[in-house]
Amino acid sequence: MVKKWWHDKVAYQIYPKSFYDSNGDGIGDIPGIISKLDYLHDLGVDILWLSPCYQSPLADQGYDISDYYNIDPRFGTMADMECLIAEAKKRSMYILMDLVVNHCSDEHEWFRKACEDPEGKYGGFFYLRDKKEGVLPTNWRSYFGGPVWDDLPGTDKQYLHVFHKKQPDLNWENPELREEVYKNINWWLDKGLGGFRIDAIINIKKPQPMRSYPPDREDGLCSIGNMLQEARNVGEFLGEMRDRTFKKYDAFSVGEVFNEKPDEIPDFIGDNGYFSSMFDFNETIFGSSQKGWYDAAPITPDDYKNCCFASQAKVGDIGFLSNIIENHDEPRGVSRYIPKGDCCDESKKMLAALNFMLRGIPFIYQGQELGMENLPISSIDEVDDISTHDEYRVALAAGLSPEEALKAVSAYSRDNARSPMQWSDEPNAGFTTGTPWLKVNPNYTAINAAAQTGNEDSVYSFYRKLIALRKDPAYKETIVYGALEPLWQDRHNLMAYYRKGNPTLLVVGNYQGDEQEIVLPAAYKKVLLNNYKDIAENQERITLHGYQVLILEM
Ligand code: TEU
Ligand code: CA
Repeated sequence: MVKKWWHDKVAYQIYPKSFYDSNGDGIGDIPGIISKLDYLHDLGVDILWLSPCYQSPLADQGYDISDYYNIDPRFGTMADMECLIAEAKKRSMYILMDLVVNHCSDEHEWFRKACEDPEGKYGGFFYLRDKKEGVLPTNWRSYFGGPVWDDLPGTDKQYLHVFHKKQPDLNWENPELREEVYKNINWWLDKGLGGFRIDAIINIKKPQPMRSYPPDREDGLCSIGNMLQEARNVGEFLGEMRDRTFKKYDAFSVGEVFNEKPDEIPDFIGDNGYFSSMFDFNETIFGSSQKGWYDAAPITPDDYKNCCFASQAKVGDIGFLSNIIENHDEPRGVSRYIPKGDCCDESKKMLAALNFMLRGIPFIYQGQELGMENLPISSIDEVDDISTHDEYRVALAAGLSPEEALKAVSAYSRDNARSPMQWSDEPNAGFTTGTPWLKVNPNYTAINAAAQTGNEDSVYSFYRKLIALRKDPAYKETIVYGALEPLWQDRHNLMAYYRKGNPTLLVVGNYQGDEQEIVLPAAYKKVLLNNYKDIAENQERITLHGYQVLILEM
């Protein structure tokens, strides 16, 4: 395996709209990020991924781009972006932007020109079909509900959008479109970006010809998963993109990939893979249902463990996964993966260590380092996220009462992680002096950065220690490259694994509130991290406290 500069890094995702507002308009912005770079540097993270801040109508919070070469004025200016890249560089940090090229915005000039002249150059940038009264070109259901086809304004055609109708899909079969994408990527890399997180990329390949599949809900439509399953050869586009862009710059790229087949892993993330890394979503998709969020099954500690180990086994030493417990599309990891009623500093730290010590590149989502929790949602009117609104409708249509539907979708709402970052116990959690664009979690008086940064025992300090451990020259080689070997995999509510190397480490977490005894295969040499002050018993037989996690040098 070829060593790369990003292997030993720690990444951090910023959701700009909710990170820090520098000018009191209630919207986080790039100057706000710049003013918090020292906070991030102190934490120890190296790579900062920014969710989109390009010009956008924000129909899907920036994942609908109307100009790839400009910053949305709500987030700042191009000069601010250049300043951020330069200030990050001074601190040996790298900036990743979000590459959203499965689709653009319907307010992008390409789309406007396609409406003016569907037979012309820009018509070819999209998937257009002649409109036939009463029949859609295919019966696919978009990710955000409803058919993927809508009328192309002012024409007798329809266009494809696998996400929202304000996110028309770009036609990757068209070489001219691909050239535009590569030009854009290189333009940004020339500005000194470290690379990109690559959005929804698996959707760029559509089966040809496109066809309908058996409907799976009352709406007569079918899951988009059908077309993804049938699509072939996405690798031709991905390989071309790699060669024309990232590879030339030795840039880091992390793909949002959901459905690779086991034998495709080397193609995706092996040496010379399409991407440097891809996210592990095995835990996040666990329990999901074709019917909708309301029907999702909760995940147990044993399921969580098995999902992590399955991903690790699948990838082995072929490449590097990017490990997360949450992101801007998911509920907060501590609210999801810790059994109800048990969410506390100890369990949050346990989850942090178990996830962070997996083989791969750790990604921390803003506020995760503080143990931020799901947003309490008391009415559907408080919700901004388009996906939550759709799933709420789906739940109602399935017969749930409004209360039941709200409860069901609250658990998975994308707003859970999008509420403003909790900086302090000042009004609005110190996020803004104005009115925040989205409700602040009322628990900010207890959970905030100001209260945690100076406290050795806080969740923040625990994350800081985890990051420092990963960088410690004595352990770095093992933590970055050492093989992961599960231990006691069948034991209930216990997650343990070795990271093999010189030295070998053992990570063990008691994933329950009750004590649990373990007998180590051999006496350990040193406790590297412990979320409790003491370590009970002698050095082989250990009684773990509830949610105790240990990182041991063996
Ligand atoms: O998400 C892609 C994705 O696969 C979605 O199914 C996502 O899981 C879903 O929105 C959850 O409700 C990416 C972005 O991360 C997301 O924020 C965007 O909305 C989406 O692409 C479209 O750009
Ligand atoms: Ca602002």
